[in-house]
Amino acid sequence: MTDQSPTWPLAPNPWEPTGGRPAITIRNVRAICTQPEGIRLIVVKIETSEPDLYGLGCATFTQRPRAVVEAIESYLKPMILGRDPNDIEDIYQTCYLSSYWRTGPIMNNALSGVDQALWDIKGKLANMPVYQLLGGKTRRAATLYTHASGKDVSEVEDNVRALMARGFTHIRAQVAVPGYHTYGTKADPGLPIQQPWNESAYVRIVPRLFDHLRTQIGDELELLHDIHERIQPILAINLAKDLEQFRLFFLEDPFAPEDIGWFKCMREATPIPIAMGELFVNQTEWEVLIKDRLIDFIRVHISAIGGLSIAQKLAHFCEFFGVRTAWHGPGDVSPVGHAANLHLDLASTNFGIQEAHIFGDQAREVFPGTPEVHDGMMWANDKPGLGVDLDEELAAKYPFGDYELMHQDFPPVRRIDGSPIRW
Ligand code: GCO
Ligand code: MG
Repeated sequence: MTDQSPTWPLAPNPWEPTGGRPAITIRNVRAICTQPEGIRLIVVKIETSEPDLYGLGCATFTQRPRAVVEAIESYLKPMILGRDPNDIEDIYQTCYLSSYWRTGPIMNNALSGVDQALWDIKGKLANMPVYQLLGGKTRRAATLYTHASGKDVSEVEDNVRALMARGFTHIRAQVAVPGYHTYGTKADPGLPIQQPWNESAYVRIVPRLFDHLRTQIGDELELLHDIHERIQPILAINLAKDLEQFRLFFLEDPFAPEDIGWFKCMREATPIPIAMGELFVNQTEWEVLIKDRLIDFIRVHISAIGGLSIAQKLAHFCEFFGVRTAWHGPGDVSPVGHAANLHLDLASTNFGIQEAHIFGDQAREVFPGTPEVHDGMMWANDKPGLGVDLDEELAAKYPFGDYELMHQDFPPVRRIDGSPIRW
């Protein structure tokens, strides 16, 4: 660990009188990479001049991790060394504006790592969990949804029943389209690396899945589905109309961010609840959808929009328009990032649902304090800050794999004629 304190003040607070030094300063910023479950995670650790006072923040952009690490170490770190970690908003704005060209998943994730780590530090300084700093608890825990999939409708049903038996009340269901690589289902090992996809077959099979689930399981279970922006906009509208009768809790990502102009047509065609936004990176993408009440759930990936500071502003903005939150919570959000989601869930009046990723023992050992999941809910542990730690020695035992093989995680998906489509 390099102690950076001799370089102080690299970036003094503009309001400190000349020669003045804040009581506490940022003395080191590090990007830590680990993949305890085989999914690349990045966590920023900010160390301060107070012995043992540090913060952790999620900066995970699993598809481009090296770019995020570089952004943190080469650009954000020199800007914030020597500053008072208390000044979250000013540090956020300073970093955000400093590149002139703003936003994007690389810079936003880097910024999020810093921002969340500063919230963690502030919580520790105040001796309070972060949800207290965000306004205090308005619910006991965050209701979760988790994922069931299968090679056919009866396998999905079995998996749904198993999750219900564990206490889940909200379940996202995805079924494989035979012969094609289908988002949200186990990859078929028989399929080639150039994954084939057929959107007509997909829109035929999905209504059959929900018909089966409603007939076999009944009305009480809340069901969700993720289109993952994989089909033509007009097919998504038709699919939404077909699914209307099955009363979904929400239908996710019917369109790509490039196609937000289609949301008005969707609203006019069907009252199905819509969740959108895991690929959003800036306010121009979500503003119109919220103010025109074209979506029901905002589903951004908090680190991809820049962290907790902006996510809290977004949650408040949504509250005024009756839009609920459903922060993105897959395996490529670190346990620190899941804790950030959870603290905001607990403090938001307009919380809707939280996507769960159930971390296994290895990840829980690397990240002591990972939020507990039981009774279909996620529970905060009430420690000061975000409540999640990082065992660096253990984290180092799970280094990133070979970067050249990265395309194997996200291989090209192609139509049957060979043309590429969105993932
Ligand atoms: C979800 C998402 C994820 C993404 C993943 C990409 O709804 O949870 O669609 O599964 O595909 O985060 O890295
Ligand atoms: Mg999704």
